[in-house]
Amino acid sequence: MPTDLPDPASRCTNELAINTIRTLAMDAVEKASSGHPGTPMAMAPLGYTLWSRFLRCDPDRPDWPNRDRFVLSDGHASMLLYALIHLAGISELDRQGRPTGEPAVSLDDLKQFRRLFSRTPGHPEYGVTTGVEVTTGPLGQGCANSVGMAIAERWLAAHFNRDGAVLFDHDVYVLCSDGDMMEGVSSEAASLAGHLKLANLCWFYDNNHITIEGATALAFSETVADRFRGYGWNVLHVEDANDTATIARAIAAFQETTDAPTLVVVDSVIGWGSPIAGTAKAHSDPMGDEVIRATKRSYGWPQDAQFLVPEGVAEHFRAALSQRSKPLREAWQETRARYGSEFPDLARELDALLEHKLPDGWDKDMPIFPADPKGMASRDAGGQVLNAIARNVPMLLGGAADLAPSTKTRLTFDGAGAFEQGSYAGRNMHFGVREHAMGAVANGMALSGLRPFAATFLVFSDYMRPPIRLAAIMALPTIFVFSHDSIGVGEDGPTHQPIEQLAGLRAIPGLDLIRPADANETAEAWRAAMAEADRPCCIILSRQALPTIDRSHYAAASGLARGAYVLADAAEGAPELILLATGSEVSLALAAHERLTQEGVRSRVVSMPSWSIFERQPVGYREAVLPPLVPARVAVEQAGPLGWDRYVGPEGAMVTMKGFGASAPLADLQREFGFTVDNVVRVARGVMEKMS
Ligand SMILES: Cc1ncc(C[n+]2csc(CCOP(=O)(O)OP(=O)(O)O)c2C)c(N)n1
Ligand SMILES: [Mg+2]
Repeated sequence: MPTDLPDPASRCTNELAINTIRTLAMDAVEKASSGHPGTPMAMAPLGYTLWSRFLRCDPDRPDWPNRDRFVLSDGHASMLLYALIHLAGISELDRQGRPTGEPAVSLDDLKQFRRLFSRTPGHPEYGVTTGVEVTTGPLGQGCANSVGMAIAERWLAAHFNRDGAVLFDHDVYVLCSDGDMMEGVSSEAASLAGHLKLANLCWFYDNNHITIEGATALAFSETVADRFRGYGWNVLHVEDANDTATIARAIAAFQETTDAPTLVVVDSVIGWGSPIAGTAKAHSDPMGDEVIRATKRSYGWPQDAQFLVPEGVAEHFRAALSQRSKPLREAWQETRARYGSEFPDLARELDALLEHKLPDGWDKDMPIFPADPKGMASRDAGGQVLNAIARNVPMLLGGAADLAPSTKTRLTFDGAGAFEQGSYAGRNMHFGVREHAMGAVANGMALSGLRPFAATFLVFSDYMRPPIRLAAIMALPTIFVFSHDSIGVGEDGPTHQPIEQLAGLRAIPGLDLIRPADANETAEAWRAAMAEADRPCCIILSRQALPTIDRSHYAAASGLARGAYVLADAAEGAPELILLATGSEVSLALAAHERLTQEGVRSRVVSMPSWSIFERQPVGYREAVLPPLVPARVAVEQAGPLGWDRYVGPEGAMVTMKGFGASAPLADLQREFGFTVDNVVRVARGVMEKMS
C-alpha cells in the first residue's frame, strides 16, 4: 500500500461530502431536540476518509463475512454513523440476512432520529440498523468489543485460510473518545490487544480535550499515547482532524503494520466550524437555530437548507465504497465456492458458522453421569461437558480471567491449543485478570460468528455486568460460565461468596441463567445454552461436590429444558407442600422431601435451574409444576431471597441468605445459615402449620 495515496475525488467533492455529514448531524439532532452534534461535526473528515477510501464493505452486501468492521465506541456520536450509512447507500437486511429492498438508513430515517422504533435510535443498536456492527453507548465497551472482533478475525484466518484460499483478512476500525479512554475496560482490552499483537486493529482516538463537565484537564492528565506505547501499540498522531491527507497516511501506515495494533490520536475541535466550537456545549445540546445558521454559513452551506444532500454526494460516496469493495467481495465468493470443493469439511464448518448453526453431531459425545451419592462438583461436570461439546464444535472457544483451573473451563483435547500472539488457531483464550474486558471481548467474538465462553467466579460477574447486559440487548449467544456459586466456597469468606448476583443476573431481560443441580443437569444446561443462537446464557456452577441424583428414582435431567420440573413427587394424590430449589440446594430439598414423606407429608420437589426458561413455558405447564392450589411452598437457595417471593407466594417461606456469608468450613456455614435437612423440614412444617 503506497503511503501517499492519491485522492480519488476532487477536493470540492470531499468538502461537500464532509459538510453534508456535518449538517445532517446538526439537523437531525435539532429536529429530535436531543443528541450530540459536535462530535459528528468534528469527526466527519475522518469518517468520510475511512469509509470512502479504505473501508472494505460492499453496500449491497453489508453482511459479507470478510468486510472490515467499523465500531463507533463513542455511541453518543451516532449521527456520524447514521450519516455514513446513509451516504454509503448501505442496503437493509432483515434479521435473517435477507435484503428488504430498502436502504439501511434513508433520509426520512435521519429525520426520525431518536423516535420510537426508528432505524436511527439515540445510540447505535445492533440488529436495529443494518451497518451498525455493535450496540454502543456505554463508553469503553465498543473499544473492548473491537478487540474481540479482531481476535475473531485472527482465529478465523488461522482456522480457515489455506494457501491460495484466503477467506479472512479484514480489519477492525474504531472511533473512540476521551470517555472511552478514561474507562477501565478499554485499558484492559488495549492491554490484551497489545499483548496479542492484533495488527488488524486500529483505534482512532478523538482527542478533543472535552467531556460533559468541561475540559478533560478536570480529571484526566495522562499521556494516552505513552500509555498505549506501553501496551505495545503502534501510536500515530494526526494534529488536525480536518487534514484528510494525513488521516489517509495514518490509515495506510496502520495497514502496513504487521506486529501491533494501531492507535491514531486525532486532535480535534468539537463542533468544528460553529460558534460554540471547542466548548462542552457542543457536546450535548441541540445547537439552536441561530448557531446552526451561523455554522452552515461558515461551511458555505445554504443557511436555511435542512437535511440537504447535494446532488452527487451520495452517489460519489457510494461509488467509492462500492468500486473498491464489490470486486473484493465477488472474488471472496469465488474463493469460497472453490474452497467448497477443495476443503469440503472446512467448508461445511464455515457454512454452519455463517448460518449460526451447530455442526451435525455437536452433542454426540455428551457424557451421562451415573448416580453417585458422593457425586462431583458441577464445575467438574461442566468441564467434562464443555470439552465433549467443544471437540465437535470448532467455533466454540473461550477461556477464563485467570481462573481456568478453578472454573474447569480449559479445553484439554488434542489440538485445542492456546490462542496466543502469533499463534491464533488455538481455542483456549487467556484473558488475564480482566473480567470486564473478557465479557466485552467475548461479545465481540460472538458478533463475528464465533460461540465464545467466558469464565470466572460468580462473585466477579459484578465486574462484567455491563457486557452481560449488552449481550442480552444485542441477543448474542455469549456463554458466561460462573463457578464458586454460593457460600459453598467456604473458607474464602464474604468477599468470595456471591449473595445478590443470582438475583441481579435474573433481573436482566433476555438473559438465561441456569444453575444446575448435579452433573446431569449440568450437561443439560450446556445443551440448552448451545441451542440458543440469539440469547446469552450464564451457567452457574458449584465449587463443592454435589450428589449425582439417581434418575431411575427421580425425574430425568432433561426436564431442565423447561426451566423447572417436578423432580420428586408425592406418591399418591396432589402435593400439600412444594420445595423449590436450584443448584446445590436441590439435593438438600430432596433429603428434606424424603424425611417429610416418611413422616406422611405429601411433598413435591421442584428443581428450578432457570427461572427465565420456566417463564417461557405455556401457563399449563407452569401450573402443572407449581399448582396454584398448593400455597405451602418453601424455596431453598444459598443466595439472597430477592425474587423468590414470586414463586413461594404470600404463604410460603424461604431458606436463603440474609447477609454476606462468612469465612468458615462449608459444613459450619450450612449449619449457621440454616441449610440443613433439619432446618428445611422445620421451615416446611411451619408453613404447613400456619395454613392448617
Ligand atoms: C459508561 C458511561 N458513562 C457515562 C456515560 C455518559 N456520557 C455520554 S458521553 C460522555 C462523555 C463525553 O465526552 P467524550 O467521551 O470525550 O466524548 P465527546 O463529547 O468528546 O464526543 C459521558 C460521560 C456513558 N455514555 N457511558
Ligand atoms: Mg471528548
